[in-house]
Amino acid sequence: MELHNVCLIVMIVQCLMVFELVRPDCGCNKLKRQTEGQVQPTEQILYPSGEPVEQEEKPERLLDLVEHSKQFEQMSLIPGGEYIIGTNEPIFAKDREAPARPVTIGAFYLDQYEVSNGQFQEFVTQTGYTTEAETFGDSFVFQGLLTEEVRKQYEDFRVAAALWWYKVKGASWRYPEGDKSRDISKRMDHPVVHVSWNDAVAYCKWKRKRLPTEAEWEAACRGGRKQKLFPWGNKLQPKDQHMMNIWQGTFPDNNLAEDGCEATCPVTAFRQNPYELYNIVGNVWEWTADLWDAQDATAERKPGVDPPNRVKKGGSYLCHESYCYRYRCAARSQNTEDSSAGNLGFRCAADVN
Ligand SMILES: [Ca+2]
Ligand SMILES: [Ca+2]
Repeated sequence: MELHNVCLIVMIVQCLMVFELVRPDCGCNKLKRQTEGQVQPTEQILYPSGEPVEQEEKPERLLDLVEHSKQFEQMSLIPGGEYIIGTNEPIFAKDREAPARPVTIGAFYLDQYEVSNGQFQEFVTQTGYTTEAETFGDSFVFQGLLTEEVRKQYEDFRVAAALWWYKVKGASWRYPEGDKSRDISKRMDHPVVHVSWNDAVAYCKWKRKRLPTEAEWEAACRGGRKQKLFPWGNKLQPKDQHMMNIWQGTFPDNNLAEDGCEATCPVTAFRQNPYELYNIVGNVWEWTADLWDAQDATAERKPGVDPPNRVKKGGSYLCHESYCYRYRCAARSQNTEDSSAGNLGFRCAADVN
């Protein structure tokens, strides 16, 4: 091979490396109200104790992990033990994904599905609850869900760090696009959105449940596997099958929706691991109980002023590897407690006793 050909190849490789290192960010944590691989040849499933699960006994033993009762209907029992969360190969260093670290958690129940519009409507009907987006009178909506006319109207109400987010009057869980002619009646089985952390806490409390901690959420996401990117393994599309609702195409203007979902999909759409969890990655981000900065637990704050950030996990239907590769179990992001958006929802956890 001639010298100039070798140099050309080296330059291309270097360009690819730079592209990989300088990954643009999604700005999805900027929605603040206050301030405006390789496939593994053999997939081995491990229980938290480290005990490998024999292939022959997998279906029976893993089914044992899922308990159903009236109280814990549509919840999975996630076994307690030591889990490894985080990663030593962080994609977004500022998100503090690293390092991989052991955590010990007790057994707990976790909703198999994101909380749906239908479930949230039952909560509101029975309690008269008003969400924060309804109180504020607006919420953040993705540009692709708005008409040209509305986009022009709200051009000056975009998020500077993420211009595809519009702050739209009247957007709420009932009217996710802020359009009263497009309510949720045809998507009652889709995840509720435009709910703040405070709203999520209120719903879970009403159900006599709670939000999962980040460690619980991530341990459940990993489904008994260790050091895998996704709930099912390392391959984005095993056997060319879509495993979650994210973005295909060039963001934010070309939504190919090859996974079958242009925006949210039903909460029952994608089963992702042996714990019978659906859409734990993708579809909508999910609030967790944890503070983003631990020191916020002791910080002095005036009520309603500059509320702390809470950790959210799992990415959403707007995530694409090119700018928001956060649909991995280790990935994380944050929003203030009172924030809401059209791609942010939650699921609840419950103590065993
Ligand atoms: Ca999609
Ligand atoms: Ca999700």
